[in-house]
Amino acid sequence: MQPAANLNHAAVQVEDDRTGLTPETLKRAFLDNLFYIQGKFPRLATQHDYYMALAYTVRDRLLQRWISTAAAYTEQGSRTVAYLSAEFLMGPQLGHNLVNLGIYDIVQQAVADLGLNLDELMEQEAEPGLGNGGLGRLAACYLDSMATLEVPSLGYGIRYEFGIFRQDIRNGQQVEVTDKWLRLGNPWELPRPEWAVDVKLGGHTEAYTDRSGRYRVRWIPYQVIKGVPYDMPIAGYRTNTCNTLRLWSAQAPEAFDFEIFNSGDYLGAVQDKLSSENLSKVLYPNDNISQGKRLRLAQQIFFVSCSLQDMLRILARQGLALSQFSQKFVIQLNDTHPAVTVAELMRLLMDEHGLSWDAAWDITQRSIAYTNHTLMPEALEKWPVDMFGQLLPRHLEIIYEINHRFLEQVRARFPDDSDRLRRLSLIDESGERYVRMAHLACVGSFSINGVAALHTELLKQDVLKDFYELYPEKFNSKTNGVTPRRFMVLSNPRQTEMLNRTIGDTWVSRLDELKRLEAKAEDPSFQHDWHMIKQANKGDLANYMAKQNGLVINPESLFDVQVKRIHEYKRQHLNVLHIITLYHRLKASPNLEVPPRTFIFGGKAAPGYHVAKLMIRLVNGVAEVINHDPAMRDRLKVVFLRNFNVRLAQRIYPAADLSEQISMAGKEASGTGNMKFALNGAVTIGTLDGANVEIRDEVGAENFFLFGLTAPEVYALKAQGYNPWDYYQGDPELKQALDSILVGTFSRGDGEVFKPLIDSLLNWDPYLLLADYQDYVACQERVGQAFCDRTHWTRMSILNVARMGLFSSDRSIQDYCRDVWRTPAVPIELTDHAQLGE
Ligand code: GLS
Repeated sequence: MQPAANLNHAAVQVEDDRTGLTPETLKRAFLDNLFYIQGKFPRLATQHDYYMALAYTVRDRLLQRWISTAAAYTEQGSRTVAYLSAEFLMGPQLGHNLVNLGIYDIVQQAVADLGLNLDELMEQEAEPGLGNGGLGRLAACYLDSMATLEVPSLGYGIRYEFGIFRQDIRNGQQVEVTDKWLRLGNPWELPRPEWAVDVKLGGHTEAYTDRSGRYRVRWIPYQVIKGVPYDMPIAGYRTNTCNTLRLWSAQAPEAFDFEIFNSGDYLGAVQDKLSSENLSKVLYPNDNISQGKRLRLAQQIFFVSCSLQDMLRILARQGLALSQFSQKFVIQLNDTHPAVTVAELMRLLMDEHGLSWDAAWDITQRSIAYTNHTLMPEALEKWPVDMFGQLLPRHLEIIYEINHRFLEQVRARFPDDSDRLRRLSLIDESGERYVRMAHLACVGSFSINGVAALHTELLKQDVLKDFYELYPEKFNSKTNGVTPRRFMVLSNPRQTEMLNRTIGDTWVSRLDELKRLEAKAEDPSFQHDWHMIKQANKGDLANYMAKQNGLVINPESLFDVQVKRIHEYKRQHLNVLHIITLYHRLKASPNLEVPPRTFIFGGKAAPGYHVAKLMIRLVNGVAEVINHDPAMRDRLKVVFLRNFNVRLAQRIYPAADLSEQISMAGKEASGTGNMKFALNGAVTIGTLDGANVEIRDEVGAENFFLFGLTAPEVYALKAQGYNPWDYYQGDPELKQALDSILVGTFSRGDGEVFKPLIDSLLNWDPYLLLADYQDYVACQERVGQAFCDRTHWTRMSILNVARMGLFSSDRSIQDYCRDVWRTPAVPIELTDHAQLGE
């Protein structure tokens, strides 16, 4: 049966050049788009033109689903998840959409028939890098799973003109280059200027009495900014559902310009336009660090206000009353970046829609759920009260009132406990006064969750302990997950084909079915094929590294990989200490029996985070020495892959043997890279941190390389007084490794370069590298031995994949739907959109 006939079973025949899925229709549509959208004919067309023509061809197929989905949600008034996130790290769209539409192979063939190569066309796409790392990528995985599970959802965020910077490496150091991802146009978005809204900033408030004699407040802003929505289609995997990611772009409102224009201040008007547009200009390139910048707060209120106004518009259009807001929408706050939602929803409901405080508070609290994503103190957002009040005078008043009422309740529950009041207050008054955004989120929401079991426990015991004592019923845990569509099917076609051949292809949307692979783990011929697939994937990555880094890499060597943001708590420098130790050992004993290893790193450092940048420089310094040492040829290689992003991630995970998840216990909230590696057959070396704990429980302790202090041991060691110097003095190999860095071995003899890094380790070592070093190195020895036993290693690899079913983002979303959102699935029938008006 033709796929088109299958999908369009409705009475109306909608097979045409914009919806049809046969090779002939696809080719015709592609050429049509090349002529009529790109305005090119084959002799003039660039590869990018071809990419665009194909993207529009695919988009048309999405639009049919999109419109049917929107129509169904509108008719049924479906309960909808509003997923608010400052980051959506979507990654390239073309390949992923082909997978989800189930037309990858047909399109590959159609494109080949035209003499083109699909991989090359996909390379043309500028990746929408609107996020920093795990938090933003999680949001993207969740959109995919919501659409796949037919859960009505709207993602809301910011259409940054510049996403995360492109990372160049010059002289071993990170250089940031702006990411002009929109330069050649973005075929995956539809502007919706008719749904633009205004957002107010600055100014002051005035009290007044309305006609019925009620006390009201009006806000006279200093500035008004227009938010224009751009919609991106989010197709589910082999369902008809196509949800929306709505990203807001900032513009100056025309009316506002005109006033200044009429006063003759033309340049002033243009200036104002520019400053307004600055709001959505650039993504703050920090992960797990809050900088407290005014523009960042402005970005937050901007997208929050736009999104809430949009929800209120939808509510009204569907003929629903304000009192039905929390039935229609559940708002999920992806960390505290959108936490100002609590105050903004109160303001909109009271000041703009006339509700009383109590009615507005009831709706607010019933509608909002909050996910915490970090235990790092420096990531907990707080805004100086003065700055907050200048930008958001009305919101500050509302927060004071929320706080007043909240602290009254606390006082009633815990009389005479002023310490507790101080700790719980929405305002930090220990020094300069700050608004605490996590507290605002906790008070204003009905659900508070962590992103892995250990993380949620630590929230309860430590970071949010007082809130847990007050509202234990609000707390729940939702272990993160990742989408198998992008991180298996799209990125690892060889493994996917083998899985399909072995257990059928239903695992893609029911990842638990991978369990059925267990029966094959001992099968020698299966093991052989499995091994060959990994080798082929490693060969691909070796070719890429040859091109990028000019290195000859042996695909037989152990690919030992750490890719993630560069951060002290993630301890890339612990990995480096092991490499240096191994290097010293091999220099001292050339006959040492260890398997050849290729150490692969990738990741961006926040531009202002000097120590993290030094860590990159250290990796590259060590790489320079080892890769140029003839004695290390065929034994060790060190590679830093520049510009780690979603596209590069998809190349790397399938080729990894060993996944480095070595953060200090109690610091990584969950991790999601850990899951992507294991789903591609890498074995993990890791601490009992974040979701590593659950991964190890699932795959089995014997298939996981565990080392390091546990979270309670970390606390105990710190409480008892940790002295890194003792470890340095007590371990000759550790001392030798640190000394070699200090004397300039890896910085061309310059002993100053890495001094700040080493000084910090020797004097303070907040992430306990020195305490965990010995255990890590010993664990790495066991890894090396295990790798030499191919049968044993391959068995571990197979079992890792077989037992990772829990970590699908589909499972996470099902958990949220069941415990938090209470959103039933809404199956979509494809309709002939031309007839919807009848
Ligand atoms: C993060 C955490 O650091 C990760 O451990 C987590 O997996 C991710 C998604 O929950 O969120 N928090 C953060 O600020 N950046 C992250 O990647």
